[in-house]
Amino acid sequence: MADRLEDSDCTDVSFRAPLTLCHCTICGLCQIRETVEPRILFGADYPYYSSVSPALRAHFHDSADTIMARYPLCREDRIVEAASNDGYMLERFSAAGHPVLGIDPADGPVSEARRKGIDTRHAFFTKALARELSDEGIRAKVFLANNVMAHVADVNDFVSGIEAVLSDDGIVVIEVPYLLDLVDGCAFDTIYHQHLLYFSLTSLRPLLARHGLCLNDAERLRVHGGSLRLFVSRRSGQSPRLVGLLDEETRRQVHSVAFHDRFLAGIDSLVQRTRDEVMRLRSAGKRIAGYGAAAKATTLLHALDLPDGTLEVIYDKSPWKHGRCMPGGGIRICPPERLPADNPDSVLLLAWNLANEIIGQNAAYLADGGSFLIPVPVFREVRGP
Ligand code: JHZ
Repeated sequence: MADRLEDSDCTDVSFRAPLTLCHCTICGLCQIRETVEPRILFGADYPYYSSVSPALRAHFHDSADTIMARYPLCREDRIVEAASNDGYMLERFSAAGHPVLGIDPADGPVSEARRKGIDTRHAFFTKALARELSDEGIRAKVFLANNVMAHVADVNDFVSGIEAVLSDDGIVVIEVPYLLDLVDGCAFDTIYHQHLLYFSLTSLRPLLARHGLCLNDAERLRVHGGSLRLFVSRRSGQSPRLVGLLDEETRRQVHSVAFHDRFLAGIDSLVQRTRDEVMRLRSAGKRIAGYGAAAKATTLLHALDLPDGTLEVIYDKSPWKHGRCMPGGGIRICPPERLPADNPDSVLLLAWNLANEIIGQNAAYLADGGSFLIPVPVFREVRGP
């Protein structure tokens, strides 16, 4: 049973909540014990705009193209997306002439989606909402749920809502971070309060089946440190690729305690090594900044427990984060345009999943003698040529 944390005054950086990962030895599902009130995490102040990363936007546009190529869709087939954010994916289907409907609880991203002309309901996706849509005659030929299923406290209500709004021959395409990649890549910082659940295929299949949906196929993706793209429908049948992935999970014993032991040891050594490297540089009088005020940076910074002032600032491209502070430590977030003038000796890359993109944008900084410290999956320092 999860603990529900509510605090209407917790919009300031000092709000703290415990973070405990639990693991079910029967089905292999991992989840955190604490549930922070969703409107605190995803409401008025939600600062995550999916379109900020051109690489992520390209990833989801490719995904839309793959879906349109794989399934024989008619122009009038409706695409519905839960957690549609700023319309980063529906815009692709809309451009192809499909009617689209986004559903998202976050004020800023919803305004941005509507500005782009993407019809969006400002709400959490629930079974009650799915029934309302269905009563209005809205049925999804394609239902999308990217990086949202792990965020939902009542995941059974969510999946049952998908079933309620899905047309009889509809398909569901879901992306979730993959537990196997989380463990293998030591991406422990992706464990934070927005992510309540950590899925394997072994735990997903019965969840979907409970609501009349069948997991037909799954694809491994590199995005967000390692994710799964699931293809789901009412029709039974498993692709050979899915059978292979399920077999691998059985071989790796994802439901066992032993599977997580190595993960715990890996976290300790990663945190220790990163902390040692940062403190060694600081002792040598070097100036260090952070890059990427990602949600996961909260977990990483908390685990590193660096003395105040160790990181001068955190650069982030998202204008919605500028002038704000990181939760907990209160480190200020600034535009990356400041980096050349600040010229810190090293930059700790907190958004390590976007390393190629971010390092590519900062070649001049590296050429001038700067370095990027990349903590995950294994600490490494990147210097210029
Ligand atoms: P990024 C988010 O997690 C939130 P986060 C959420 N909980 C979720 O599930 C996952 O995504 C999937 C910045 N940036 O994408 C933008 C640059 O500064 O790793 C972001 O603030 N320069 C819903 O927050 C941050 O980095 C750049 O060039 O951990 C990246 O955050 C680029 C490309 C990004 O996700």
